[in-house]
Amino acid sequence: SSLNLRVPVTLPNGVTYEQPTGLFINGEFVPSRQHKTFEVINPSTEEEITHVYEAREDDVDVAVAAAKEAFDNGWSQSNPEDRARGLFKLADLIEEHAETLAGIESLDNGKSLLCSRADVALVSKYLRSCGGWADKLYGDVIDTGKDYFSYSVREPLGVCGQIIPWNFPLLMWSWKVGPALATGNTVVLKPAEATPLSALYACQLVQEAGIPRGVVNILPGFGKIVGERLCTHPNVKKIAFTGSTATGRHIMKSAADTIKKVTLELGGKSPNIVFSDADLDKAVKSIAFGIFYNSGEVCCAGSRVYVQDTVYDEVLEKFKEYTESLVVGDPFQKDVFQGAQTSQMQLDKILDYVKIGTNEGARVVAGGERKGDKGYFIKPTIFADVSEDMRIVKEEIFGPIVTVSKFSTVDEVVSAANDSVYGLAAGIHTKDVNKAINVSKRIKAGTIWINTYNDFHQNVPFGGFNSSGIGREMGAAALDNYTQTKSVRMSIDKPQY
Ligand code: TXE
Repeated sequence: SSLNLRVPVTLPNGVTYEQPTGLFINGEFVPSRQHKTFEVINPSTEEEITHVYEAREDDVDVAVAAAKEAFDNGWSQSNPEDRARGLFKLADLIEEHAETLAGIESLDNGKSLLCSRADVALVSKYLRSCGGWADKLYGDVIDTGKDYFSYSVREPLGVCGQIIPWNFPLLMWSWKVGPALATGNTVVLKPAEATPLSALYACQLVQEAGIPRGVVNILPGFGKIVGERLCTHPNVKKIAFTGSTATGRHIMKSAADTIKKVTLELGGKSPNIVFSDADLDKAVKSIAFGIFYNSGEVCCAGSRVYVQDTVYDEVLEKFKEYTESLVVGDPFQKDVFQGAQTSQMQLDKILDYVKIGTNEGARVVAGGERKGDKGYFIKPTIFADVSEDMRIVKEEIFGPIVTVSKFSTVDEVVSAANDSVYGLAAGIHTKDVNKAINVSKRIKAGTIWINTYNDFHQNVPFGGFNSSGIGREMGAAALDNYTQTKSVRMSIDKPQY
């Protein structure tokens, strides 16, 4: 194939930029060794944006070797202040290129510019925060008696394999690359095959930030080829994965033979509870944001709404009205809240669940169908009159589909909320502080949002209980994913003087 390593792309807002199409290995964009390419689709138009080079196993081996070289011969020994400076500079560059990056994300993923801009803002904040952690990696001095001096230090792991999904392509890139670099690791990252563009663009900024070559390597390609090779490669010391629970389970098994450290951020079916004493107008906006933000393609989406019986009808009516007011369509149009789903596969899966829900006897209160016939748009959909054993209540749909259930007591709603294999997040809407804290203690989930939802902060850890994953991202917790403890115990000779 004779694909150029940079192709001009015009964004629907008229901005033109140069899109890198190569694999990013050892500080350069290069064609894949087998010269295979794959197509990248604009989900809003179903048209091709460009092709990019497709990495295969041999490319993984080259990238891992480059990352290992960069680790062994510099980055792992680097001055923490230098790593911090690189990350601060990268965060600044992300800000400078924010509009282009947001445009790329909306083009490639289909999400509204409103969502893309919010993602990019979080990316720069998070990378800056990682820069701040770089020189704050403390060990312990351990008192083991007068004859010894014992202490521990935290050391980086080595080459980290990172595999990310298509719902937040750039944000997940930053959640993976940021803490790995802060702690002195090097990375080989595989973006999702549906959305490789923003990660490649960001690599130019990594270079410009002065981060040494080989520290960050990006391989667009497929899970079963590139992902699998990363999981089994003997020189990859860690796998960080965000994606489906099924793939996460498989990854853990693949990584077992080489005993890699594995962290997983997986699926969810998160409950979002509205108590009768909540500020109902605010709660309705919050539950809508909880499920329809990012076109519902959010691992922690509040996809099971529980409303207390005394306000059920009122909340459902307000929720329907608000949902129907959300503007769905071309992600580049002003006022559009919800753009396209990311792929044909997702569109089909979501529409299937609409059928499943209807056949199960649930009532469609809003939406329930595709919008238009070009582009993967789905009307935000509310199912009411659901029962807890329905598939639409149990299974992750990963789209703008929410179920609404009625409850009367706290015990009842806590038990329904916890009746899931997942445990990523939960929402509680109430004005009663005691109730909020009590219920938050009883819900088995990694994040509890009170009177808000899908509300992230770079210093608040995020991750799942149960089948929603292992490990926490962001904040100080993320540093644990990328460091190992070395203990040093020294015997002190009896003084001879
Ligand atoms: O996910 P996969 P898919 C859920 C969501 C969605 C469903 C299917 O419900 O509808 O999963 O999406 C890489 N070894 N989530 O099939 O397979 C793959 O290339 C190594 C929730 O896209 O998990 C991509 O980079 N890697 C979720 C990444 O894994 C492999 C986000 C995610 O793809 C691999 C995404 C393998 N054998 C989907 N197979 C969330 N919780 O955020 C695939 N991959």
